[in-house]
Amino acid sequence: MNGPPEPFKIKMIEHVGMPDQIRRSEAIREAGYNTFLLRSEDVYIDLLTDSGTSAMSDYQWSGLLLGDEAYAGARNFYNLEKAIQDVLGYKYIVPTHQGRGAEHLMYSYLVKSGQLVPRNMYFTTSKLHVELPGGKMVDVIIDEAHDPENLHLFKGNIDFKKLQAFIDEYGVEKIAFVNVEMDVNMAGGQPVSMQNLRDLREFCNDYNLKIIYDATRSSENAYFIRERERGYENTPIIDILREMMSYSDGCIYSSKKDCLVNIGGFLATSDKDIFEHCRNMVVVYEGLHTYGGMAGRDMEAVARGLKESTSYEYLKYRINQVRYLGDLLMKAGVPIVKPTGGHGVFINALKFLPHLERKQWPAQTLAAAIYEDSGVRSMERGAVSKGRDKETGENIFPALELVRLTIPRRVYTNTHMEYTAESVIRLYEKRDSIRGLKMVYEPEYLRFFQSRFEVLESSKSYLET
Ligand code: PM9
Repeated sequence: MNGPPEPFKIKMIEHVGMPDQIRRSEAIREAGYNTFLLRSEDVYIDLLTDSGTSAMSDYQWSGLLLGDEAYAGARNFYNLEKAIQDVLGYKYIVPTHQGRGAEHLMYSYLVKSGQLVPRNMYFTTSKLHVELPGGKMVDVIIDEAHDPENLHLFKGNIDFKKLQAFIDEYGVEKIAFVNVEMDVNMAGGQPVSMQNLRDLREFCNDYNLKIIYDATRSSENAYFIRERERGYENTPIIDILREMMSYSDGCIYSSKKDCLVNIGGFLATSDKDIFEHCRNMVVVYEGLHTYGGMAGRDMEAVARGLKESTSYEYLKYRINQVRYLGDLLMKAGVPIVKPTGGHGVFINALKFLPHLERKQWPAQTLAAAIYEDSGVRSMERGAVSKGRDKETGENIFPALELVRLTIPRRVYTNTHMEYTAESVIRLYEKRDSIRGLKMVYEPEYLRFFQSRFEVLESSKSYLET
């Protein structure tokens, strides 16, 4: 068997279409070779993101009917508050419409112009919300994270030498806070170890520095701690989560991932100052502090989903399904980020398409090619996502130029994984025929969402036949 069987059965299905080859070629051209600009109805298997794409349980759906849509003080807010207190252990919460709403409130309060925010690799929206108040995100992840072949089990760990170097060079007052992402997205869904979190707390105590987590995928990180870190083999996931959070001063959280819902976010903290400020500002940007942009029913679904995300059986199934896809690709020699991460399989586009220059956007090209081949939608996670240097305006070309096959939670079967793998392997076998792209439109912020491309050479398709 390819991992444990699903700890659920299917009660409702959604029909999906399969556009033919002619429509797929047309659709990706119309989308400017950007998979974000495809219409969902043109997609067969949607591995664009694990964000907001989960299948909710009957327990969550039934909670929607219990939505209290009062403007103020809905009972679902108190259920959400209690769920976060129970699962994560923080005292105060502020709901937001999704993760970036929480980033906006938290980071605009903590970052002063000219300050640095060291983090274990950047995330797109997080970096932007540090930059908007005049800050700069700097990378302090261990070197192993930048090497797709390296098999380190906790590639999300902070490198204390890098952190110390920033403190020594700029002075501790220049550091706004230390930001730690769980199950680091841009590194391939790679976890942080409990030991690293514990050590970071001690380190930051010496400098009186705050630690804020991006806890978006913390349940999946907790599963890896249980699976890989000595001493946690039999620890309930909820206890691991509470210990992880106890080493921080607060977190932002996009509920659209581990909480198994379609919309929502929050920030949580036990720090009264952070809480009071964010609770005040939420009414300016999101909505009253007892809904923060979410409907009562959505808060109920988050509360229930957060609890469900602590099930060991569920997480074991989830992580193993992702691993199954990774194993299929590795067996065929397709270069991917190793070890396979928590929420998706990340293809190393630099190794897949070595004949393309960085300026020909290999990951963007490969994501478009996969769609055209099979109707599977993936996402670029490389230089287009990274954007330009704020000071010089030049493109930044990160070591990782990846295509993310992101697996929505509880949505697809292993046969869907096999179909996906077959497409990627087919392309790998004819990789030399794949032509690059040129960028023809670029918006100012978060360009990967809306930028447009054209095929570089005059072949009909960039998949030469
Ligand atoms: N992540 C993802 O697909 C959705 C938007 S970017 C394509 O991976 C982290 C670690 C995230 C994240 C979103 C956010 C923002 C914050 N931190 O999308 O605003 O992975 O809910 O969360 C996406 P929201």
